[in-house]
Amino acid sequence: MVEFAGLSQALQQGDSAKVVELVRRALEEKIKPMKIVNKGLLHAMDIIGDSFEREEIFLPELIVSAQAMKAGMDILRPILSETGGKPKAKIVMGTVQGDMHDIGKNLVGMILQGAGFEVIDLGTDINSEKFIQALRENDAPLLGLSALLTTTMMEMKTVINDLRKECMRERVKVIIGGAPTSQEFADEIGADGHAPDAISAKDKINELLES
Ligand code: B1M
Repeated sequence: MVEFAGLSQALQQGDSAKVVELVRRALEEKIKPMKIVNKGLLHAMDIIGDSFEREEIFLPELIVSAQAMKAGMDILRPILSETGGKPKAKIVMGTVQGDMHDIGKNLVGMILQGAGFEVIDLGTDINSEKFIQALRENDAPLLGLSALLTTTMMEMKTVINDLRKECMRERVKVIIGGAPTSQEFADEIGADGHAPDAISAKDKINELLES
């Protein structure tokens, strides 16, 4: 039986091979993928974030753990993204300019794909010009913005203002997320919605499509 504590510890130690082995084993044991994410991988990420904040670990350790997280998520991606039938709607997604964090955004993307959305993921450090170009090229009605830094979250407002300038605001619903963001912040910058995690992002987007 896979111990979540062991998986969390392997991730905290940045041991990608061990993370991959334990994620595979958990899947063989028919543990639900989202349970593996929440109880193993995200649990470890929380501990790592706190240790980094307290300066008990430094950037190199953080990077190695983030790589181990990616290795674990790569195994889960095909399962979380599994879908059947024709896509529900297109969503352009990305992490805003100046911000390289993508673990949370990728998780949101996988859940949305699994829920039947066509996800056009632009990656990280994306400026408003690129977001607008992708929305036009794909004729997408949804835009998902992610930011993990307090210094980059205001970029979301820039993107929304630029959408307005391009007269695209009426036809594109914007959802935002990422640790420093909130519903209050979404209201302040004029986004249509905010989600604190991947599952509520999917629910919020479904709600926005119906509104
Ligand atoms: Co960075 N980092 N980091 N980092 N990092 C944080 C964010 C920080 C809080 C750590 C800390 O000090 N405690 C801090 C920010 C402080 C602040 O702004 N106030 C910080 C810092 C300072 C930095 C650097 C500046 C460090 C430096 O260079 N000195 C640097 C910045 C680089 C840059 O972006 N320009 C940096 C770099 C890195 C790494 C590259 C090493 C790595 C990122 C690797 C990667 O993403 N590929 C990293 C990591 C891993 C973290 C922490 C530890 C973990 C983030 C994470 O992946 N969490 C983080 C501390 C923390 O958050 N506790 C930290 C797991 C992920 C699943 O959660 O991303 O919140 P999250 O996503 C959630 C929700 O937020 C939501 O759903 C997701 C799933 O539940 N969500 C959405 C996210 N996007 C959404 C979009 C939606 C809806 C929901 O709709 C579109």
